[in-house]
Amino acid sequence: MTIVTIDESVSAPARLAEPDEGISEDELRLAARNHGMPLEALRYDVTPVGLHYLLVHYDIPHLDAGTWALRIGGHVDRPLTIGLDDLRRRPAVTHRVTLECAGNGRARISPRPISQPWLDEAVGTAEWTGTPLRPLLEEAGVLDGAVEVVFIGADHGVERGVEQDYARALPVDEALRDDVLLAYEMNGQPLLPQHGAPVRLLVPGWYGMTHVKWLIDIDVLTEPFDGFQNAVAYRVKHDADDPGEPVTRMLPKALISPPGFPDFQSRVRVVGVGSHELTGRAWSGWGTIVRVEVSVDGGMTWSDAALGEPPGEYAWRSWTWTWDVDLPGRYELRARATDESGRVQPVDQAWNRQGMANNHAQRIAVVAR
Ligand SMILES: Nc1nc2c(c(=O)[nH]1)N[C@H]1C(S)=C(S)[C@@H](COP(=O)(O)O)O[C@H]1N2
Ligand SMILES: [Mo]
Repeated sequence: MTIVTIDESVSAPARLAEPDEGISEDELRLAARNHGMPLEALRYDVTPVGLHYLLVHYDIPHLDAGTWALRIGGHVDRPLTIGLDDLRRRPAVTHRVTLECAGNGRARISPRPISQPWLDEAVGTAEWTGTPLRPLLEEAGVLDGAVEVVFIGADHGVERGVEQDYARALPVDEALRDDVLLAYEMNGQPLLPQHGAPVRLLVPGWYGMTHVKWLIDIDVLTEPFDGFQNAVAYRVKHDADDPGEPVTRMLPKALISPPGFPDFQSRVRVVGVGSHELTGRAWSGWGTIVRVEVSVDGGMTWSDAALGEPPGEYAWRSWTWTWDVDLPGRYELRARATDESGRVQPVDQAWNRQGMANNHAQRIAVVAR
């Protein structure tokens, strides 16, 4: 991969917002391109395609499905190239998978890292159909000494001065997991352009950046990949010089489907005094959700929600809790999840320099009358 450095008049360096700085035009432009899932869509087990969140670093490339081909090479015995028809003739698997952007929640941390300014909504669950990657890697014959596999998309851009194709690597043992797919359908229809047509990678349990869209190249490496998205971007850093820790699987998180009806501008919710069935979803990349707790007083007191049926290994779990609103007034709803690995969602976020893997509890302002 050629890496060209482009100067700061074109490509902004990483920065934190000033203490009182509102959302900048750069952030607004990103937010207008990359949309979240409207939170009322938490009602669906499987998010309708158009309601699924979207994140595209550069431009959506146009790939012709008829001539598209995927190359598998690098440290393998028999490099291979495969077209879409051949991929579709291979054994097909469908997994229901919750995807969340690693930057979800970034706009709520302070100081705010300037980037895609997500609040809570960069999540969605789809049924992804594709063929398992592992048998293809076995056909290519991964050689001894392989340590990582890099997945390269057809999209190209510049990010913090570094010109690049979007590329993300996985350790070999993760790439060889049986659940990793080369996916060509989302909810039973061919991938739409914005979701990676014709083929994307799917690695259930990992944060969004892992699921490389517009996939055209897979390279087996004998050294850890030093590309931007692994070495610089998707890391939990405490200051600008900290090499940081890689972002991997999704941390546990619960979201509440906002009750009542919203004010157009503030999106404060209005509910009546009486009984309300609160519902929501919770997920983790580290195992099944085993507990969801709800607070209606901003996190001072918590109650256990009832969990829905376990939805399979990779998808969010539904929950419900009855809220008896006795008095008119202002309330703040929050929820937090615990997974079977024992990871508990924090109420308040531990800040990190790039705003990655933020799983602080949502806040929903409600007025009861
Ligand atoms: N080639 C490519 N793949 C990509 C991206 C990208 O910009 N280019 N964005 C990643 C990020 S950061 C996320 S969160 C998910 C979003 O997937 P979706 O838009 O289908 O929801 O795609 C990932 N795959
Ligand atoms: Mo993302």
